[in-house]
Amino acid sequence: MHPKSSINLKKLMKYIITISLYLITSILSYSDEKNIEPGVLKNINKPNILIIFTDDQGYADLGCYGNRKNKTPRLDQLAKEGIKFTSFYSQTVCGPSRSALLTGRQPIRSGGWSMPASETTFAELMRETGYDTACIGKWDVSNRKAIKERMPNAQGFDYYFGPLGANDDGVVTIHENLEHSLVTRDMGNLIKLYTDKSINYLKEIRDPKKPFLLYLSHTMMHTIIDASPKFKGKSKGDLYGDVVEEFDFETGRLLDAVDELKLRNSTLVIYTSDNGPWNQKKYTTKKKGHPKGSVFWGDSGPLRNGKGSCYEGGYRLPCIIRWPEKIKENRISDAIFATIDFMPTLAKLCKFNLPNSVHIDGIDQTDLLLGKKDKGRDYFYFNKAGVRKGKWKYLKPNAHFYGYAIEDNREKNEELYNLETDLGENSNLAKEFPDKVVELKKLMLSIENAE
Ligand SMILES: [Ca+2]
Repeated sequence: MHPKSSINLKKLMKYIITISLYLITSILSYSDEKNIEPGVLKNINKPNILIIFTDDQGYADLGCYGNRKNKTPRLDQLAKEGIKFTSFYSQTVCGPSRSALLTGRQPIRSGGWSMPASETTFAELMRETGYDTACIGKWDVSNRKAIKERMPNAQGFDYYFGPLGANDDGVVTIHENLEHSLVTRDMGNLIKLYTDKSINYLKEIRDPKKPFLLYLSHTMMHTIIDASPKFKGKSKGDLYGDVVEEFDFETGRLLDAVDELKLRNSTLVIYTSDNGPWNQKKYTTKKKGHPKGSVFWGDSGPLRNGKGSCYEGGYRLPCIIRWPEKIKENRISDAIFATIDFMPTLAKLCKFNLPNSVHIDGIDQTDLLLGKKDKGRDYFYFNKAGVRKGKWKYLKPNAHFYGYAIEDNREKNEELYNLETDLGENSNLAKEFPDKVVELKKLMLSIENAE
């Protein structure tokens, strides 16, 4: 060998060793986000996100939230494997709840059923930064119409399968991406259908080289409800209990698929509901379409009222979050947490930047999830109604209620409740604590006027 070649070979070997050491160091320190470079390493350490969002499911519908009739072993197990929140807030009705979830912005800003194309969803930001994204199920933020620029594919989702609206008449029209797929009156098959599609997405559709976001937004337990023959008549909770138990079973099947694909540890699972149960007599005694005498509404447990109300039964919902080895198992948290917080929290965990030109109402709750702190939000705003700060909750005299949720004997006075001692909102303390009323009213107005 020529002496000069030998020197070049040595140089080359040294170069290879240096590069290899650099790569090994980079990979070993991938948990430090500063070391993540664009390119091959950009998706390392980004969790998959699986959001399971039910419809009209009440605070106390699951065994792990105190239900004595419905058997929900899979969700009870999920709670043991992660955190169960007891002061978690969505919104009070379907469309506003979804616009708040998707954008991190209160419905007064994000538009609810009328969410404009200009709103930025976390799915858009996740897709831009390397995620494969899918929405399966109820969309309900394009005024229930096929307006392309406001449908899921235009709002951040690579794949969509589901109805654009609700099933109030016992029928849904399903789109697959932008195309009509099917019309079905088989409400008892919807939980299984969406679960099958979700499993199919995980196994066949997504790009396995990318992390994924799957937003599964069930149509059940929104009326008209039904269960499949396998579950019908089997629970102790009547028809509604049958649907809850089928949802539990199907959620278990989806979680089993996550395990089977060896995605368990890399997947953050979020389960919650969009609003409280449709449990008011003004609704349940009038609604047609269910077998006579059947129970087709959920349970608020100790909370007052339900869907469409600004009392706790309308907003406060079950929420379970699991992320093995990152989130401590079997934890129960009373910290105030809300769907609007998912946008900033996912921004932190999934490494994307929040839109800087709009007001985001949510806060980053990563430290709460990871057990680095116990405290959550300072306050939560109830849409056009009031605000909770710590244990105190204020409602204005003309607080917004949807028709079926209006309590006829409610006097239109200011209301103040101590949720620590009066979770059922029975004792109005507004006259005893006028300073607190002034403080919370000011806070409410500052939220409403934020830009
Ligand atoms: Ca709903």
